[in-house]
Amino acid sequence: MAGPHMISVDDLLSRVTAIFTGCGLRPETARSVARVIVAGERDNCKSHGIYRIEGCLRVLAAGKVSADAVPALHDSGKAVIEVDAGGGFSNPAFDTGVDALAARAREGGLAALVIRDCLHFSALWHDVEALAARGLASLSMCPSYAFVAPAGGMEPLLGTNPIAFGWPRPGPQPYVFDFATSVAARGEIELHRRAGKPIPEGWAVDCGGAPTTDPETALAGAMLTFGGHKGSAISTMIELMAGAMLGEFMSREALDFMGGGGNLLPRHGALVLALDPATFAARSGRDPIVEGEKLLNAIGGQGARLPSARRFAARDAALRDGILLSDAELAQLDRFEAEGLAAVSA
Ligand code: NDP
Ligand code: PYC
Repeated sequence: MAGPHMISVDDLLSRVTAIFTGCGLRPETARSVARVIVAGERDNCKSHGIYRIEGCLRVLAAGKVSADAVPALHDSGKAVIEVDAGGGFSNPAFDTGVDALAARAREGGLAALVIRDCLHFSALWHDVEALAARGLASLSMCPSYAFVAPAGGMEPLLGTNPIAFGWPRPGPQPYVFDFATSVAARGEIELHRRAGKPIPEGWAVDCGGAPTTDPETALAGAMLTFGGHKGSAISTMIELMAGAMLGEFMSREALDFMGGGGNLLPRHGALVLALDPATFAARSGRDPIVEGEKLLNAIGGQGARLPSARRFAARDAALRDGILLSDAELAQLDRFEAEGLAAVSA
C-alpha cells in the first residue's frame, strides 16, 4: 500500500545495520555507523539520517573508505589522546576513544581526542551528548569538503565545517548546539534538490558569485558561511584546529582526495575537546551546573527555545510512536539490503 509507514527505532536500526554488514563492514563498525544514522532519523535530522546511507555506500564502492579498518587507540598518558581510524568511518573511532577521553578530562580538568584519517559523514551532537552523559562539557569540530566561499570571496575553499557544544544538565537532556558553519549543511541543499524545492536566499551563490535559490546551481557554485565574516572566521578556525593542527587534511585536500566531485563523503581528521566543569569551578565554591541552570532556565523563561529542544521532542515521539518513512525511503532500504554496493554507482 502506498503512503508513509511507521517503523520502530529498533527495527530501523536492525535494517540499517544489516545493510552495512551486507556491504562488508565489520559488525562493530556496521552497528556504530547505523546507530548515528538511525539517531539522525529518530531526531528528525533528515540531512544526516537514512539519506546518508547512499553516500556511505558510494564511498565504499569507490574504495575511499576502509570497510574493515579497526580503530587504534594511542594513549601516551598526556592530555591528547589519539585514535587512528585507519581510513575507516569516524564513528567507531569515536566509540573507541570516548572513555579514555572522559577519564583523562576528569583527571586533568581537560583533554582532547584526535581522530586521524577518518571518513566523516555524521552530525556531531552524538559526540557531545556522549560526553555530557559523562558529566563533561565539550566541543567537537571537523573540516569537511571545500564547497564554501570565505566571506568576501566567491571561490569554494572552506568546508561546511560543523561545530557542536555540549553542557551537562541535571536531567537526561543536555544543552547542545550543533551546526554547520555554512548557512546550511550541504545535505540540506541536496535534499531540496531531490524534492524539487528552491533553497532560501542567502545560502549560496552561482559560479559567477551571483545569489541563487536553485539547489543545482548552488551545489555547482559556492555555499556561504553563516553570519558573514563571523562564520567565515569560525570556519577558518575549524580548518586550522581540526585540520592543520592535527596534520590531517583541510577541506580543500579532503575534496581533492575524494576526486573533486560532490558525490562522495569527505575523509579527514576530527577534534573533540572535553572539559570537566567541576575542576574549573573547584576553587570558586560554586556548583557550575547549578549556575548554568540559572541561565538555561532564564532563556526558556523568556519563551525562547534552547537548541536541540526540537530534536529531543522528535526523539521522544519516535521512541514512543516510531519513525515515519515514505514509500520511496522504504523501497530504497529494500534495494540497499538486496543489492548492497551494486545499488550505487561510485
Ligand atoms: P541547523 O541549522 O538545523 O541547526 C543548528 C542548531 O541550532 C541545532 O542545534 C538546532 O537545534 C538549533 N536551532 C535551530 N533553530 C533554532 C531556534 N529557532 N532556536 C534555538 N535553536 C535553534 O543545523 P545545520 O543545518 O547547520 O547542521 C545540521 C547538521 O549537519 C549538524 O548536526 C551538523 O553536525 C551536520 N553537519 C555535519 C558535517 C560533517 O562534515 N560531518 C558538515 C556539516 C553539517 P534543533 O536541532 O533542536 O533544531
Ligand atoms: O551536510 O555539509 C554536509 C556534510 C558534509 C559531510 C557530512 N555532511
